[in-house]
Amino acid sequence: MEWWKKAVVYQIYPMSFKDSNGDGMGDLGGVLEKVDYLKKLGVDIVWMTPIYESPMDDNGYDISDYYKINPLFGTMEQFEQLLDALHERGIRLIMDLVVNHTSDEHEWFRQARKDKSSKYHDYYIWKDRPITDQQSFFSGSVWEYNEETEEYYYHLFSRRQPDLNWDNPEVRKEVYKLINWWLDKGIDGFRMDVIDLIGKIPEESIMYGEKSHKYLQEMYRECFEGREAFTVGETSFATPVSAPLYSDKERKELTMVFGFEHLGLEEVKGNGKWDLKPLDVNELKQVFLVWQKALHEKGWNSLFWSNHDQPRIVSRMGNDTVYRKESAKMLGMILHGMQGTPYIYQGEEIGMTNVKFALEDYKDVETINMVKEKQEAGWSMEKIMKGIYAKGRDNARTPIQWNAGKNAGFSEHEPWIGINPNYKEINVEEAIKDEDSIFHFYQKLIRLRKEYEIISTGDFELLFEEDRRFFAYKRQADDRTLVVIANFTGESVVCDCTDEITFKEGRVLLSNYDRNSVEKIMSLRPYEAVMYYM
Ligand code: TEU
Repeated sequence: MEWWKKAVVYQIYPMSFKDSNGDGMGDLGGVLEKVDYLKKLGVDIVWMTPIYESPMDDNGYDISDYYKINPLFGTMEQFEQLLDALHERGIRLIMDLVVNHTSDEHEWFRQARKDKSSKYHDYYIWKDRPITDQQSFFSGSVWEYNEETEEYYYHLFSRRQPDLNWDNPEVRKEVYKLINWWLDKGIDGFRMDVIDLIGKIPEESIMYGEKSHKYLQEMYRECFEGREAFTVGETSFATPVSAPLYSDKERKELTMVFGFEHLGLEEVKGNGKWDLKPLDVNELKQVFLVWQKALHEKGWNSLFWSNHDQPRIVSRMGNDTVYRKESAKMLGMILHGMQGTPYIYQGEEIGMTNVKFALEDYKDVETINMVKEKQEAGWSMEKIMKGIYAKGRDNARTPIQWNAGKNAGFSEHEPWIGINPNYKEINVEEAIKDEDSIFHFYQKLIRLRKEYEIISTGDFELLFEEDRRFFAYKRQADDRTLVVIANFTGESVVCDCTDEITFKEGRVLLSNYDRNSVEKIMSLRPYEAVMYYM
């Protein structure tokens, strides 16, 4: 079995992870200070979000030099030190590859926007005038007027993130060159930002699959053939049909992709991420069922609740007050019992929660642009703030809460963004001391994946499919069975398993309460979850 089928990834958003030089911004020195913490948690791979040179319009997802480390994060020497320190602990490092677009301060774009005859002009996408009113992901038109050449350039994200023209072979050559440069430095692979969008047909299709697959296969030939690299594509538009195409090893494209279908279910269809409706747990269960079946023995799933773009899962789908620990553990067990590679986003392992800032304290370009757009659309400030509190990306970007001390132990200096006021109760120091913490529960989940083959190989079948109180499933491999039963509510419930499960002699592998046995009729406490192996 490929090594990554038992691996667990830990995502670090460095600016919010740990500050080592007292400027209020997390940095590489801070990550270096915490490599033993990562080892203790037991993770196998670190995904580092962008640390390249950038004007930070989108916190590093707007790269101005792919070959340099942003001084805000440190130096190339510190990067190399960190890479060695992780490797010495048996932890791999993958970097974030952001090549759907560059920063508008990248040299290529600086040349391109000055002179239509520049060789860099066709590295980007230009039009004399927009044909449609296609909107960017960060509000406003995808077209931005460029005075010097009296034409418009295309940007799917902020106007400071001009899209690269992937149909230009010179662009692809530049990308393959930088990929190989970083692989030759010894990194272990990449998370590829919005990589399905490289197949766009401007103003016609945001993602024309045929092209994305063609370019990814070319990238594999030019960069990854013969290397044991780990690649995960952020494919916001992947479906259970297309995902196997990206991750089918015969096609030589990617190791796996992120599907996002399970994280869009509280959105009013077609109104984007800010117009909210209550989550239907049965819809959630069905999405996981479809993805588990679609990729079983035909590709590989990424399993994640959180990342730097998503709100904190315990606030989103659990209960971040009375039952924070129980519900965070329940959500962890549901995810880590499935087939795929789990991703833990920094702070998830201690149950960090969403935050409520005053409007002026939000930093994220997506949020700032959305406020203007929604005000113009006539939304009340109350509805706008409700959307930001629930779905704003800054929920995931508040500094990691290391202890109950000054600035939560994150920095000696006031941090670049506010700290969640609950840091005195919720922090790493407390979590490590507390045997019953979410941290220790995540440690066990990570260990179970290595100890029980069935988690990586078993098939998947939902239990209590129609019953919204439960998120439960069964994994089968040969004559072994793994059952995960979770009470997805804040009430005690009676779980009548008589028709659903034939319990045999087995053992409780993990429970977020003190349960050590299972019966046909069980009363489950609020957010109680149990993993039973027979
Ligand atoms: O995100 C891509 C993406 O789909 C985002 O628009 C995401 O859906 C949205 O932020 C959810 O609110 C990637 C990176 O993860 C994100 O941080 C970057 O801002 C974006 O690409 C542009 O590089």
